[in-house]
Amino acid sequence: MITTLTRWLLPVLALAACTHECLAQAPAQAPAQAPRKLNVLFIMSDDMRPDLGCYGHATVKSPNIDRLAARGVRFDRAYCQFPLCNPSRSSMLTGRHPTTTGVLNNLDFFRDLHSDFISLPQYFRAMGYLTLRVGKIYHGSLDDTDSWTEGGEQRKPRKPVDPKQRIKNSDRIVELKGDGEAHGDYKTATKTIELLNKYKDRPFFLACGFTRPHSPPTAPKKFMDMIDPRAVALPKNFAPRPTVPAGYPKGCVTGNGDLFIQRDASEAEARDMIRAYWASVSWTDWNVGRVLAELERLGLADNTIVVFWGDHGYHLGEFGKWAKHGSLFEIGTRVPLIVAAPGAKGNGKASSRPVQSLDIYPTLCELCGLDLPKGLEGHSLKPLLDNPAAKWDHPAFSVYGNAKKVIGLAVRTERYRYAEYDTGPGGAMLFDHANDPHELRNLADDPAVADVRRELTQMLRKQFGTR
Ligand SMILES: [Ca+2]
Repeated sequence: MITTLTRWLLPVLALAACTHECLAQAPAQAPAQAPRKLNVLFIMSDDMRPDLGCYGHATVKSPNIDRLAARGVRFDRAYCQFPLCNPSRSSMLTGRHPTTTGVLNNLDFFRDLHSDFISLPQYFRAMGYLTLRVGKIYHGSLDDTDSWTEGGEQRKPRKPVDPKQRIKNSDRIVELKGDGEAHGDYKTATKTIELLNKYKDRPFFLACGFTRPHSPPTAPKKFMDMIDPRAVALPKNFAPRPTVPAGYPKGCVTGNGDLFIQRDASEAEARDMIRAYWASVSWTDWNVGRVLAELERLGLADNTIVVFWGDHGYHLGEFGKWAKHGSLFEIGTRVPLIVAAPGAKGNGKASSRPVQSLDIYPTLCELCGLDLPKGLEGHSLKPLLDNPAAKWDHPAFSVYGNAKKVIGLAVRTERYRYAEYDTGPGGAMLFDHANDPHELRNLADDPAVADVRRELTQMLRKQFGTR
């Protein structure tokens, strides 16, 4: 056991700029007068686009995440690096772009490709934290098992999802009994609460991953009943099936992989499905609330950094798409991101700077006083946590690919979104978010913004090279 652990920690110690000094701060040996380490509570939701009250959504009730946003910094332009679970999570948890991890699907395990990468929980464990995992953090059974002090799951080989099963589930809405006690997400909150109680006196990095509102949309009846489906407005670019608008790149809208896979969505069914998704968001918020209430009850809120994050965006009928995979649109890549760091001067405010999921890793390191391990490709958000309007020269990048090949590249600045397919020959799309928040007008070939396109193309070349 000791040998295994030592072997595990050696690459961390070799790669991390901070070694013995940080380890000397390990909790068991820390003198009483040493400043107390900040804890980390990292809450994740699966497939949650920012349809939340704190993000200005008119219908969805999310009082608990709203309260967290009110005491932290809400990032209004936060983007995933790949619109699919495993590539997005592998990128965020290693702090590297998917083009670096090489993880472009839901089957590959980052450590099989890069045994030397130091994952976020692995680093915190090496730096003396208890690292605790509950629920979906890595994708499916691809857990980075040894990164966790507690909760790591034995890794099993991934099998592709049976397409027949996927189709069978594709139009399903799941109504739960009671408060949803029988569902895994309820149990995830309960287990997280148990771990908070168990380890409240030790520095911890606790990751709590909910699996909803991922399909099938799931919630107790009372959350479904909160929304009248007739009051649900369909998106401006609603279509009954995946539809590439005229003048858009052919590859910009791929098939449905989650809902309405093999048939058209009628408007009434679409409203009902959107209602169920929003109910699932509200139920997730309710479970988040259970965890945050316990954090406060235990007196841990003042020395715990709380992050709330979604792994990618989601189409609810925009361009006829009911899924996320393949979408380099705003709706496919934008995620909720809230960071509540004790004492941050920007708490209670929102930032409109474009930020990336892979910025979370260096942010948590800096907030916890840990030197950055080598190889991270994001930027600490600490300057924005202290001043949400601080100067910020970093755009956000996303890619999408299939199996082993990158197919599309996207860059988001504060104003524009630009995406290329097959890096140019497959076409491009350019949207001006100052005038077109729903991405209804592709300006890629508009001479009036040729200079903007040139600049955005250069950003993609600088980031990804000539592919
Ligand atoms: Ca996901």
